[in-house]
Amino acid sequence: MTAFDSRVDPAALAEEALRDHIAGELTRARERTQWLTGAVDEADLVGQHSPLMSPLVWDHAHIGNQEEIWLLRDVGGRAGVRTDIDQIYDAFANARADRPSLPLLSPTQARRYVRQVRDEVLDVLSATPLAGRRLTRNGFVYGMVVQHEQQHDETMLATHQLRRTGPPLQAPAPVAERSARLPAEVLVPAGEFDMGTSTEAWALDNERPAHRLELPAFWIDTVPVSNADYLAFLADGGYATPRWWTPDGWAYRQRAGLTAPLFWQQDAVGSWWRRSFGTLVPVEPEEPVLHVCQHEAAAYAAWAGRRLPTEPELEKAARWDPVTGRSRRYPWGDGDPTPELANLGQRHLRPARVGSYPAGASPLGVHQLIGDVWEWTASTFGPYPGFEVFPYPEYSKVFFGTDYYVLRGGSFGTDPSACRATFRNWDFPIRRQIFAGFRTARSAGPEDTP
Ligand code: AVJ
Ligand code: FE
Repeated sequence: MTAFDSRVDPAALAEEALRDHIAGELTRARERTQWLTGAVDEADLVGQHSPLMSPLVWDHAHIGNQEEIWLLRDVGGRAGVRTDIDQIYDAFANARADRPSLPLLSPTQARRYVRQVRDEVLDVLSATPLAGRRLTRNGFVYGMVVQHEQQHDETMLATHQLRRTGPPLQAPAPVAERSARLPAEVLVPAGEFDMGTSTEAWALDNERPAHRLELPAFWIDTVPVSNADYLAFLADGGYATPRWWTPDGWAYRQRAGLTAPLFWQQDAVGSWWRRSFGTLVPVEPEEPVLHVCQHEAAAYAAWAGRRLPTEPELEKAARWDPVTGRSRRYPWGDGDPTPELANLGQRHLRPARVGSYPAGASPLGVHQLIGDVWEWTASTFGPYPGFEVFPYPEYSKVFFGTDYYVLRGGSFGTDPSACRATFRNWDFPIRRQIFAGFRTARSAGPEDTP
C-alpha cells in the first residue's frame, strides 16, 4: 500500500453508492460544460474559431445528444427528448469545418436541451437496474457518457485556446512542489509487463484486454521535454534541417511553414512569447513544450540523438512496479488522482514546470507521466490482441490503422475520469491544437544490463 491508495472502484461499490458516484460524476462534468459555454457570449458560441474545431454550441448539444442516445433511449428504453436532431450531431455525418452551416440549436436551445436530457437521465439512473446487461454493469455506460462529456470539454478548451475574440480565460498557475535534482533519464529494464486492463470498470474498449508484453530495456526521459530544451533545437536550425525529420514530417513542415510550436511568436529583441487562452505570456524555459505535432516531436528526438517512446514503453514506464512485477493503475499506485499527484482537471490552464509532482512519480522515478501535457508516442493506433468492439465501433475501431498516432497521460485540461495509465488518445501526426508535448527515449545497449 502506498500513501496514495484512495480509490473509487465502481466494481466494489454497492448499487446505491454506485448510483451516487455516477450522479456526482455526471454533475461534475456538467458544471465544467457550463463553465466552458458560459465563458463567452452568443456570437463566440456559434462562431467558428478554427476550421479544425466545431462551434462551441455544436459540442454543447452533441454532448446532450450522445447522452440521450445511450442513457435515455438505450438504457432507459425511452422515446428521448429530440429524435429529429441525431443527424446534425453525428460527428461522422458532418466534418468539423462544415458544422457552422448546419441548422444547429441556438445556445439557449442547446442549454435547455441538455438540461431536459439530464433531468430524465437522473430519473432513468434511479429507476433502472445496473446489474444484468453488460452495458450497465458497474455503471459502465454512464462512465462512458461522463468521459464523453469530459473529452468534449477538453476539445472545447482547445477551441478557447484558438479563439481570438472574447474574454481571455483565467485560472491560478500551478504551484507544485519540485524534486531537487533529477537524473536526465531512467533505465527501464528488459522483461515482461501487463499492458492494458481487463478489470478497470470504466475503461473503454481500446484499453482492453490486459495482455503480457515483453520489451527490451530502454532509457526514458525523467521529465517531459521543456521549452528550454526545445528552444535549443530551434536555435540549432532544427526547423531548417531536413535530416532530423521523416519524409512526411519534412513535407508537412514545408507545406505548413512551421518554424516554432503553435501559438509562439518572437519579439523584436528575440524573446519568445506564446498566446495562452487570450493572454500573451513568456515562453517559460522550465515548462514542458506544448502545442507541437508528432512530426515536430520526432524531429526534436532525432536531433537529440534519441527517439520517441513507443506506446508500450510509455505504459511500462508509467505502470510497471519492479518490486511486485505488477502494473499499477497510475504511476503513484492504485488510488485516484489528487491535486498533489498530477496536474489534471483544468484546475490550471498551463502545464507545471518539469520535475513537478514528485509524489506522482512512477516506481522507477519517471515524473509527470499523468497530467500536464499529452505525450506523443512513436506508435500508430491499433487494437490489442483480443480486442472487441464495445459498445460501438465509432469510438475506437474505425480509427485503427496507420493514420493516427497514440498520445498518453492526459493534460492539464483532461479530467481525471477520462485519464488512466491505460487510457489511449490518438490524433493525426500533424495536429498541434491539442494540449500535447512529449518526452524522448533510447534503446538500452548491452552495457546497460547488469
Ligand atoms: C479519443 C479524444 C480522440 O474527441 O475525437 C469524442 C473522443 N469520441 N466523441 C475525439 C470522442 C467521440 C475522441 N478522442
Ligand atoms: Fe463525441
